[in-house]
Amino acid sequence: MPQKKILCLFDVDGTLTKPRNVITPELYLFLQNVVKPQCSIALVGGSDFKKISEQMGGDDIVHQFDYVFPENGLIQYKFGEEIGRQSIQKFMGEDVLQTFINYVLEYLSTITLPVKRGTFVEFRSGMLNISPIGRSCSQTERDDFEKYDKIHNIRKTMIDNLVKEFPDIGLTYSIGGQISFDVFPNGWDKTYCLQHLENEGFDEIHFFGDKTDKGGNDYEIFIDRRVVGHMVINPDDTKKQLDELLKTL
Ligand code: M1P
Repeated sequence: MPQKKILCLFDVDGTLTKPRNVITPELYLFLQNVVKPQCSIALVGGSDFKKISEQMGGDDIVHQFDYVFPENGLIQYKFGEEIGRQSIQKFMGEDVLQTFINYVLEYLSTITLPVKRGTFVEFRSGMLNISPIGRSCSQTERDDFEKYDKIHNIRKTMIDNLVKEFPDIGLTYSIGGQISFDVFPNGWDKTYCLQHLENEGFDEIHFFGDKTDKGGNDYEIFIDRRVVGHMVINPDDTKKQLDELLKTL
């Protein structure tokens, strides 16, 4: 058993699973049977609890992982219990929130894409998720939008426009997935979850993420001095880097 008290904290999409896919049984069993006996394990994702639990094999993740932090940790579970949640409406106030949402819908009504579907604004506890194509698109439409966006910068252009239109309302915009971007108050990125780990007695917190470049939604936590950051390229790479880490303990 390692002498130090270590926490391995994982991003979900692209790190433990292929984007929007389910974790492989091999990686799941490796985390539970090999990593967990040696380290505490935790999840932090941009998605809401429902999506994270679908990707990670069901609601029981709150018992399989010591800590689960959906929505960047704006909701917190520790040893199977919810211990807190933040709300974006409390932070922004209804007037500003509605002005912002109305503007987003107006903006989206002016752009034409190869296909458009439904659910353009998803309201979550601690963030808004905005999708120009609409979250109800199919997997093929999702993959196609991602390629189209790489060429036409639909999300980046929209974010630049929102920053100009709302310079003073303290919001951060983050592209973490294929079809959408997240909007949340400044500082409510993945580093938000770290305050809930500060007094838990860990000697080291190792964070594993795939979007660690500037502008990616793992960037802020990856460079945070409270963690040792591991940049991974996919779930296989996460397993490889974990294997190496475990050898050093
Ligand atoms: O976890 C990364 C992102 O996953 C989803 O993005 P998309 O649907 O665009 O692929 C969303 O849940 C997003 O909030 C999250 O950051």
